[in-house]
Amino acid sequence: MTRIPFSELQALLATVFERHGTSLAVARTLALNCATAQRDGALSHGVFRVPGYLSTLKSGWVNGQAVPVVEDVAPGFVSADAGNGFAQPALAAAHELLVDKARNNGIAMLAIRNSHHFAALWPDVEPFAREGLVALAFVNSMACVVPFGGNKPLFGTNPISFAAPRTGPDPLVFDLATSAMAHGDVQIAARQGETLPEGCGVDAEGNPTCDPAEILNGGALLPFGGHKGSALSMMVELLAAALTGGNFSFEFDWAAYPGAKTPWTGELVIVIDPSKGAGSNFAKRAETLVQEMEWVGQTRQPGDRRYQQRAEAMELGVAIGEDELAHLRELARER
Ligand code: NDP
Ligand code: PYC
Repeated sequence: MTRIPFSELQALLATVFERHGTSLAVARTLALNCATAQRDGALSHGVFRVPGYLSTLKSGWVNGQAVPVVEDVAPGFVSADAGNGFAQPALAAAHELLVDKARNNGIAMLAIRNSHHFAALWPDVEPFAREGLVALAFVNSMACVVPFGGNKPLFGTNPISFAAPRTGPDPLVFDLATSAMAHGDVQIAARQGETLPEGCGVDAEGNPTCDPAEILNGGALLPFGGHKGSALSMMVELLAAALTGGNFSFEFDWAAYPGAKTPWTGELVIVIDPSKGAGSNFAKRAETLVQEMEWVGQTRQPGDRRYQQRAEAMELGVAIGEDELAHLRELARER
C-alpha cells in the first residue's frame, strides 16, 4: 500500500478517463467522484471501478462525450437527459437550478434519465447538506437481485442515500444498497476468496449460498431484510426509472457490448430546504437527535467511518495499492 495526495490522484484519474474516450468535462467529474470514494475508503466504488469504466467506454455502451440536457419542467421539477452518458455530469449541470428551486419552493427534485451510474451514491447528496439542505437520492442498477418470494433476479442493487445538515462539522449521511450486499463488495470478496455471511445470495439453481463466486456466476443477490428491503428496492425502481423515464434494471440488454459494465438506468434526487419547516433550526434538532443516540450507546453514526478516513487521507495522502497506482499511471500514458 502506498499513499498519493488527493489532488494528484484526481488529476491522474482525469487523464485516464480522457485518454480512454471521455470529454475533459466528463473526465473531471468522474475523476472527482472516483478519487473521493477512494479517499473516503469506499473501496468498492473507488479506483476498483476504473477497469469497468474503461471497458464500458471501449465497448461503445456509454457515451463518454455526452452533454446532458437540463429542462426546467415545473416549479419543483427539473429533468435531465444524460444522453446515454454518466449521471454525475447531469447532476452537476442541474445543481444550481435544483438548489434555487428547493430554496424557492421548499422542495425540488431532479429526474435524470438515459444515464449510467457506476459509483457510490453519497457523493451525490453530501454537497447539498453542506449547503444547509436535506437530500435524498435513488438509483437503480442491473438485474441481479431476486425480489422477496421470487425466483429470478429482477431488481438492481438499488442504493438509497440521504444527507442532512447538523451543527457538528460534517453532515449526517447514509448510503446503502437495498441488496444484502453491494455487487462491488461481492466481487471484492470473490477476488479475496472470502465466504459471505448467510442470507446474501443464491446460486444458479436458486439455493442459498455463501460463495461470492456462485452469486456472480449465474446466481443472484437477495434484498436486505427480506420483504422490507425488497419493498425499498421496488420503490427505487419506481422513483429512479418509472418516474425519470429511465430503464428498469431488467430492461436493458448489454449482451451486444462485451465489456459493458455500467447500468443504463436513471436517478432521482430530492432536495428539501429545512428552513421552511416548522422547527426553527433543523441542524440543531439533528444534533439533539445524534446526542440522544450517543447517550443510548450508538456512538458510530453513518458517515463517521468515511469522515475519519477522509481526514487521514487529507493529512497523509489517499491509500492505494502500489500495483493499482502503477497501473493507473500506465493507463494515463495509453491512448
Ligand atoms: P454499507 O453497508 O457499507 O454501509 C451502509 C451505510 O451504513 C453507510 O452509510 C455506512 O456508513 C453505514 N454504516 C455501516 N456500518 C455502520 C455501523 N456499524 N454503524 C452505523 N452506521 C454504519 O454500504 P453498502 O454495502 O450497502 O453500499 C456500498 C456502496 O455501494 C454505497 O456507496 C452504494 O451507493 C454503492 N452502490 C452503488 C450502486 C450503483 O448502482 N451505483 C448499487 C449498489 C451499491 P459509512 O459510510 O461511514 O461506513
Ligand atoms: O456495487 O452493486 C453495486 C453496483 C452496481 C452498480 C454500481 N455499483
